[in-house]
Amino acid sequence: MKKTRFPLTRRDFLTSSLSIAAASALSNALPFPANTPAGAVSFPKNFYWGTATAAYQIEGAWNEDGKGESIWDRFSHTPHKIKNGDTGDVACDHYHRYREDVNLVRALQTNSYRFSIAWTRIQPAGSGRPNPKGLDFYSRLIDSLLEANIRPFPTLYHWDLPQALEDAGGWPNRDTAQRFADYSDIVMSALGDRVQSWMIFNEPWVFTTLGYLLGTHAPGRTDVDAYLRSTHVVNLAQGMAFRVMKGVRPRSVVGTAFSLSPVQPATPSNADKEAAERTHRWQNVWFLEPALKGKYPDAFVGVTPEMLGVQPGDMEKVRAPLDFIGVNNYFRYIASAIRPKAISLNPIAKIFPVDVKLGGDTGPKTDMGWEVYPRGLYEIVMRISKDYGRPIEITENGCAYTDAAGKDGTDHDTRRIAYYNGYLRELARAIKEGADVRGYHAWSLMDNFEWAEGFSKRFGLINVDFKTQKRTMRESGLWYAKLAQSGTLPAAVKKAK
Ligand code: IFM
Repeated sequence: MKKTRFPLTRRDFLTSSLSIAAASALSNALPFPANTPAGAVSFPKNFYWGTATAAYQIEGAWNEDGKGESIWDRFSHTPHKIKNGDTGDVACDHYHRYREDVNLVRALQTNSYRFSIAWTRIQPAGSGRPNPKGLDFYSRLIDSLLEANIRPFPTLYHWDLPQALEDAGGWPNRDTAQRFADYSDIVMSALGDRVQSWMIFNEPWVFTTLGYLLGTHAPGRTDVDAYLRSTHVVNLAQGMAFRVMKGVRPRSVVGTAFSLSPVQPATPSNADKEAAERTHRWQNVWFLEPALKGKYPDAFVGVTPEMLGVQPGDMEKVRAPLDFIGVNNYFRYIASAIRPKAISLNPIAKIFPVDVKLGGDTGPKTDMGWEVYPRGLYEIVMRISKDYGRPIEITENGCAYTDAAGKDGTDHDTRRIAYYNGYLRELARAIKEGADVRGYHAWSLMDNFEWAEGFSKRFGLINVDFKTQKRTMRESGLWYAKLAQSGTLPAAVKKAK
């Protein structure tokens, strides 16, 4: 068996070394379902069709117009952290080309565009007076979207903490929650007159776990104690920002985009079923349950409120009755109870005695190595809808594939079309069965900086040539535009290979 290293890469942690499930047992336990709707499928009227991006992944201009250094600037400038030494210094140069990009959003016939705001453009060091040039950039972007009848749908924080705040302790430091609440006040006061719907965080589980526990993302720390505290401070920040935003704009619609994946037991044993539920409580709802229910789910063994840094009154502060739940879904998890022998291999097995494998072995894999599992979107939407009864926005779903351009210059990315076709059919099924889903955002509008993977993974409906910055619509983009315009998937089903 492959040896487990620490720190682990994201893929190591989630795909192989900590997993003990045998592939054959899995395929017996998890037959691929055949009940995906195959005929023409119509989505609700007034449905939002969108695409999603994030500031660090597309903007570039990393040190222009007064922008401060973020943890991702620092991390990507550190040798060996990012594949091929890539950085987001220029990325898609969106900071200078946003008008062209809004035209592409329009060409896709979409009526919603999810983007994020770089905290360091607004407050270069994470506190103090706002930088007018930073606010002005987002103000211009928002105006361009509104002129094109596209809903601006911003996220306040998509992983780019000001480096100055990391130097002061980062997310494990309680003070960061207050800094974040101040930042949310500035942004809402400046832009809330034109933006109604907001996300506070993007994937809080991912940026805390990869940033403070696994060390594969910025700021690259591997400290279990700091990690546990960071999760509580993020929950505090979520509750505090929610109240600040509602205070400034009571009619605003505020949610968070969570990384949410259905978790299946590797075998029908009670131990594996319990392992799957434990995984759901940590990886899916650790940042949702405090907001909506004012409590932490029972995910860890032996982790006390003191270890999380919980102080009297905090469990009221973490509450945030989110107006919607953002679902980012890419894959499923397979969980099995950890074997006693594996405890010494897994640095957190004492507090989390589960082996988690990312994806099963039934579907094809994308370039990320992620299994294509369309039914997972149905499963997680139904579970979240049943457990929390809130409106849902699909805030991310998509796939990385590289295809050479055909003779006509277009990427005929049939695998990407098949992916979207499959997931959207499963989403339609969830809606039909009662889930209140308001919108869907494809990740991503265009190829961009895929974090530790640099530019090696292409998620875009639009191809970007990073040497020339030329954007070219893929066949999937044309396909998505038709869907966004008609709101209907035609009857012919292309099956993912
Ligand atoms: O690129 C990321 C995005 O920033 C957050 N969600 C997952 C995407 C693909 O890995």
